[in-house]
Amino acid sequence: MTKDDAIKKVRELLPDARYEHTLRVAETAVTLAKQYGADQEKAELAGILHDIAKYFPEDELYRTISSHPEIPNVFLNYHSSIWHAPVGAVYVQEQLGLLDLDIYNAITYHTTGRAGMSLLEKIIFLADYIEPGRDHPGVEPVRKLANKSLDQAVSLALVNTINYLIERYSPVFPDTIAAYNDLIRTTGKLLKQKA
Ligand code: DGI
Ligand code: FE
Ligand code: FE
Repeated sequence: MTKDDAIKKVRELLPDARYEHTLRVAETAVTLAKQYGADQEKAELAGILHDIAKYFPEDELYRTISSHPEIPNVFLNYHSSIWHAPVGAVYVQEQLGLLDLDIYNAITYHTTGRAGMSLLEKIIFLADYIEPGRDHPGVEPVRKLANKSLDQAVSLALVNTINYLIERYSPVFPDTIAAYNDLIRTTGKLLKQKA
């Protein structure tokens, strides 16, 4: 699977705005990969493909998760807005034949994060959060931190996301809390000093 094949596929499956988001995530991911010593080609491919299942119908997302034992079933107990992540990873593997575990995991966990995230998982999670088209509250401090510390930037993005969900009385996926707990042990003190 080349970059051009990947772009062609997401172009078919995504509306314009989402397609453009995808290209910005890929570009941001390559920048972060350079900065933090990750595989730039994998970062670019994972960035291009990360939201490939975003517009699959909800019943199809549900069926794919139900029928794939490799996708943790617990996804189905949480909001459907997180389902496109694991389903996208399976689609990339089964339908596009891209058999790369690093990319698979980066797509699966791009929305929720998880404890023990790999370098590529952190990069895709963060690129999705800070790409230049994003304007959610609190994104600017995360962008600034991304130039200095990958773990601190991911931690702050997790804090913002968890706060956002809690403010709306929404459930928080357990892996998101686990990602926060995992990273905050090393980043918490420094983030507190900066706050
Ligand atoms: O697909 P994108 O819009 O580019 O970004 P995303 O995959 O991060 O967003 C999916 C949505 O999922 C986002 O609006 C927040 C929402 N969400 C719902 N429950 C959870 C959640 N996000 C996380 N991290 N954890 C949750 O439990
Ligand atoms: Fe997404
Ligand atoms: Fe995205």
